[in-house]
Amino acid sequence: MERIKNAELLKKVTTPEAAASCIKNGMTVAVSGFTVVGYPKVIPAELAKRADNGEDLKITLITGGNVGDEGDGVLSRSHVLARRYGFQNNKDLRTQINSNEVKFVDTHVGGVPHLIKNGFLGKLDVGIIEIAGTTEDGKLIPCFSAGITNVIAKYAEKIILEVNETVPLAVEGMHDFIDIDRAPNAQPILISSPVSRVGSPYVTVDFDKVVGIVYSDKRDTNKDLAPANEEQTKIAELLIDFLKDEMKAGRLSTPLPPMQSGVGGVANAVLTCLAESDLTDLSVYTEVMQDAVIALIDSGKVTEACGTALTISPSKLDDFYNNIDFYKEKIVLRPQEISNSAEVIRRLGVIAMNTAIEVDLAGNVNSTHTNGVNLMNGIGGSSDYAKNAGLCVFTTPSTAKNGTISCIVPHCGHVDHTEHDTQIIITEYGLADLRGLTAYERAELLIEKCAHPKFRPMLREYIENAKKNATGFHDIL
Ligand code: 0RQ
Repeated sequence: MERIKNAELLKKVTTPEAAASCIKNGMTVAVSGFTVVGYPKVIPAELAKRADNGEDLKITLITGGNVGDEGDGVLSRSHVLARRYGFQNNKDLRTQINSNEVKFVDTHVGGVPHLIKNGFLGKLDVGIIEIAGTTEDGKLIPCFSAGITNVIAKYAEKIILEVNETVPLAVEGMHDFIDIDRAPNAQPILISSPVSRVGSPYVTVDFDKVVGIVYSDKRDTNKDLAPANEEQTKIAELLIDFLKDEMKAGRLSTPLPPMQSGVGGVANAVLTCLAESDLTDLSVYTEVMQDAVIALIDSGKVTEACGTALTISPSKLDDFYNNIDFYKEKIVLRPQEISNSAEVIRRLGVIAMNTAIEVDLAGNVNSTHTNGVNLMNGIGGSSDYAKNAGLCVFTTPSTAKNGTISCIVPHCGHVDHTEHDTQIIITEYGLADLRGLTAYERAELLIEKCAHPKFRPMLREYIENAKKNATGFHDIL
C-alpha cells in the first residue's frame, strides 16, 4: 500500500542521491529519532558514501536523543561529523569525541528544542525525518519516537523525508504533538496524567520545504536486553522496598506517582522487579520506554505510560506489532520537550530513577564521564528529571571494572547532578536517604550504607583527615 497518501508530496519521491544533494559541507543538519527508533538511515549512508569517495563533507549534527549505528556510527566512521549536539551512545563516535576529532556539546534532552527554536545553535539548514507515512492531507505519521520531530519540521529550512516501510502504519495515533511557542508566549502544558492527550497525533510540515522523499527498508537496529544480574536485582529490590515503606509512611502517595527510569542494566532491573512486586496501579512518565514497560502493562501493573521513544527488543517486536491496538490505549509518545518538561515532571511528582557512574561523599553525581575526563554517553534526560522530580533516586553498583574502582568517591571527577538535587542513593549494599541531612551526615551514611566494604576504610580515613584540617562548614567535602 502507498504510504504517502498526499498527491503533492508523492511527486517529491526521489533517489537518496538527489535528496541528499542539498546537504553541503559546513551545514547544520538535524535528524528525527530517539534511542534506536525513528532515525533516518538512508540519507546518512548516502552522505558517508560521498565522504568515502573523497568529497570534503563535514556537518554539524543535532539529534534529540541517541540514534542507532546507521546514524552516528556510519557518519563518524566516514568522518562526516565535525560537531555534534544532543545525546549519543555510539562507541565509534565516543572515540572521536574523546580524541577531540568531533566537537561534542553535551545537551539536556529537554533543552534541545529551546536551543533550536531560539537560534542558539545557528541556522538549521536541513532536517531529515523518518516517517511511517503521511495522511491524505499531508500530515506526517512519525515512527516509534517523537523526539524533536515537530521542532525540525518547523525550524529547518529544507526537509528530507524517509518513509520506513518496515514500520507498521498502525503506529498512527500513538503520538501526541503540541508545539510550544517561544517564551514569553509559551503556553502551559495541561497534562494531568501520562496518557492525557493535549495535542495532535501528527506533525505538520510546509510542503514547499520538502526537497525530497525516499523510501527505506532498513529496520531499527535494536538489541535484546541482557537479563538483570544479581547486583542489579539487589539494587532494584532495595528500591522497591523503600518505595513501599514511603507509601506506608504517607510520604509517597498510593498509588505511586508516575515513574521515570533511565537507561542501562540497573534501570531495566528496577522495572523488571516492579513487574514481579505486589505494587499495582503504577504509571510511567519517562523518556525512553523499553521492554520492561510493555511487561508491566502486560502484567496489568502499569495502566498508563508515556515517553518520547518506545524501544522494543527484536525478540519481542512481532508480539508488540500484533497487539499494537491494545498498547495504543495505554501508551502515548510525546515530543521530548513535553516528556522532559520541568513543568509537568514537577507537577506530577515523578519518581526519577537514574544511574550514576560515581557518587561523591557530598551526594554529587557524575553520570557522564569516566576518570573525570572521558565521555561515556552524555547527560541525556537524567537532569531534566532529577532536578524536577518529586523523588530523585540514583543507583550504581558499589564498584566498577571488576571491583577495582569504587563508585562512592571523596570527590566526583565531573559533576552532572549536584548535592542539591540528589536524594536517594542505592548500591547493592544499601540505600542512603540523604534528604534533610548535612554534608557530614550524608558522607557518613553513604560510606556505611552504599560503599563497598573494602573501600570503606579508605573513605573513612579521607573524612577523618579532612575533619582534622577543617576550618569551615563544608571543609571536609
Ligand atoms: O564500561 O562499557 O567499558 O564495560 O561505564 O557502565 O555498569 O555498564 O552501566 O549501562 O547501566 O550505564 C551512567 C553510563 C550507566 C548510563 C550510565 C563504566 C563501566 C562500563 C557503563 P564498559 P555499566 P550502564 C534518561 C537517563 C546518562 C544518561 C541518563 C548513562 C560503562 O546510565 O549513560 O541517565 N546515563 N539518561 O565499567 C570507571 C566508574 C565507572 C566506570 C561505570 N566509576 N569508573 N568506569 N563505569 N562506573 C534517559 C535517556 O537519556 C535516554
